[in-house]
Amino acid sequence: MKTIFSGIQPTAVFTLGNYLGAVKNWSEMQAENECIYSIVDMHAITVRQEPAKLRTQTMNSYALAMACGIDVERSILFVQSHNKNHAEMNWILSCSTQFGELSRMTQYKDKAQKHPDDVNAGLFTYPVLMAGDILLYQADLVPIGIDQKQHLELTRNVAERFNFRYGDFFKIPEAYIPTGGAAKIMSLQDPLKKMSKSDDNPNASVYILEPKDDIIRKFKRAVTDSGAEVRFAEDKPGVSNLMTIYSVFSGKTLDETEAEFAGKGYGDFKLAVGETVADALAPVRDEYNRLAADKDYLLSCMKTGAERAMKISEKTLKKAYKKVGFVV
Ligand code: AQP
Repeated sequence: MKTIFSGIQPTAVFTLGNYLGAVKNWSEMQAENECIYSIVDMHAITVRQEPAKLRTQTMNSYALAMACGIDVERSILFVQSHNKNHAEMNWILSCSTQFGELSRMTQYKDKAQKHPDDVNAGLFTYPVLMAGDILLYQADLVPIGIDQKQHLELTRNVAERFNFRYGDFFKIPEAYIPTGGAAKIMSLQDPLKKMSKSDDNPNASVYILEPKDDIIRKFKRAVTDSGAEVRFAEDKPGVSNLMTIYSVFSGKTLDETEAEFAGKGYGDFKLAVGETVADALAPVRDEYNRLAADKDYLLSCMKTGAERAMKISEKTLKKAYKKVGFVV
């Protein structure tokens, strides 16, 4: 049995990218592994959030993770700020992380450019907090989309540096990245850019709780290219992205998808993608509505999740304190 850790920011309802790149795999990995998942609200505040909205969104994200199949009896699902060990580990690891390596992080560069009025220190040290999230649980595997690969590599480097300085201690985690296009679902409006929760263009991202009609409308409007052929190719990024999405939800291969739409236009194809996605997500929406209505139940699950997470992480933190020479 392997230990799995992963997190998601409660910055908005999860997109199709978050779902296919990460959360769907979280759910599938539960059968054979020890899984620990977190709603990482501490990461979310590296970009300015409206407090009341963040609070609501954290509750909603927790319910949504459950609706996507996270079983809170079998796995641990907790809110990051409910476990103070993450903040403490962040400090220890900050002292084993180099300024230069953080400066190379592309997410930092992108977000600093997007929010030039708030290039805060937390945005810069985000990957250290993430390293702590993973290393606190001595995780073997971290299911992520391809955009987080660089941060995972930094986690490995920091862990190796710590182990070199203080003696073998942290397990070096491996990334678990879905094969094929699901590792990076692209924006429906700009297929060269990844689909993102916080995209300013509401037509760029499909949020997994959207009503069926809205999902279909967004796919109908998706940017493709001037041709008419449904074919997976580098020079057809828009169509290829839609084919990836269709094939994951329909269970058909890319070849089967090409054959299914041979001789048909983009219109038929986009409608089929929209309908397939909306229908596949309907049970998630229903389950979310049921869970979100029961705040007391969600709060009690959060509390239990945090206690379980704290118990495991406390041991690692204590040992790390000893390793660096703190009196414990
Ligand atoms: N487009 C994507 N395709 C595949 N995987 C994706 N992920 C994100 N976008 C895609 C994966 O989802 C997990 C959770 O992401 P996150 O909440 O930690 O933040 P993020 O990577 O910054 O995702 P967003 O949607 O772009 O959020 P905002 O807009 O708030 O910054 C991660 O495993 C990520 O790889």
